Amino acid sequence: MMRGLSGVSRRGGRFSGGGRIAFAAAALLFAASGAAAQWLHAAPGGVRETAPTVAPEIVRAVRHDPSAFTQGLLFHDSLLYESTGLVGFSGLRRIDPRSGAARYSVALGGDYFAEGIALFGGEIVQLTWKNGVALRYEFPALRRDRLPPFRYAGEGWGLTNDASRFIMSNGSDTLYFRDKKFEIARAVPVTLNGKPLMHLNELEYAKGFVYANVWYKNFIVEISAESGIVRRVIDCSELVRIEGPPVIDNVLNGIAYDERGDEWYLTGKRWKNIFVVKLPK
Ligand SMILES: [Ca+2]
Repeated sequence: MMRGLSGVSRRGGRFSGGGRIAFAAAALLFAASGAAAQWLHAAPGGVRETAPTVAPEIVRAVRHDPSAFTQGLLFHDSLLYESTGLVGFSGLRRIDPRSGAARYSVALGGDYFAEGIALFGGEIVQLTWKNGVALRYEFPALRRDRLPPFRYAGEGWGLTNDASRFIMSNGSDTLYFRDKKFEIARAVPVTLNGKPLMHLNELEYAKGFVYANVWYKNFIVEISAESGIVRRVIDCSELVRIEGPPVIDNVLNGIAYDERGDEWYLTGKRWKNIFVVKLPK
C-alpha cells in the first residue's frame, strides 16, 4: 500500500541571525576540530547542529496481536488503547498492558481506514487516513453514536495532545496544533539537522516534546513542540531486529507513554511484540 504525500512546507535555517564575526569565530573553532567537514556542509549563515542518537533500554516485551495494523497507541490509567488501520480491519481496542490481551474492541466497518488516536476532553478522537473525518468516542464508554465526527481537509496520520490542543501529523514535515473544535491553531514545521523531516506518522506528547514515528524508518524523533527542532533521534533498530525479518508495510509505528511508570510502549504494524522501554534522560 502506498500513501500519497501531502505538501511540503519549508522554512529557513535554524539560526537566521548571527553576524560575520560569530560566523568566523565558529568557523575557526570548527576548523580546529574534526567537525570541519560538517561545518563546510552547513547552510550559509547558520550552524547546523547534529541531533544525538540514543537507544532505548528494553524493560520487557508484551504480546501484540500480529494482525493489528497499528496506527495509533496511547496509555491511560493502566490501560493501552490501540487504533488499527486498513479498510475492513479498522477499529479501536482497549488492551491490558501486562498480558497484551484485548479487553474490548470495536470494528469500524464501511470504508474507514483508521489512523492515530488521542484521549482529550473526555473523548477518544480517532483520525482516518483519507475519509476526512475524525471519529469521536465518549470515554470511557467508547460510544461514538452521540458525537458527530470532526471534519478536516487532507490526510490524517498521527494524533496526540498537549494540555490544551490536539497535535496532528498528515505525512508531511509539519505538526498541526488543533483546538478543541479541531480547528488549526498553529503549524510547526519539523527539522532534523536543519532539514525538513517528512513522513511524520504516529505521535506521542510528553513534557514539552512530541515523539514521532517516521514512516519506514527504524527510529523515533524527539521534537521540541515549541520550535519543531529534533532534539534526539531514538534508534529502535534493536526492537526491529528482535521482531524479526521485516515484511513490507509492517514498519515501526505506535508510541504510548506511561507517565507514572516513566515507561514507553513501542510497537509496529502487525508486530508480535509491544516493547516496554525506558529512554535515557
Ligand atoms: Ca501515541
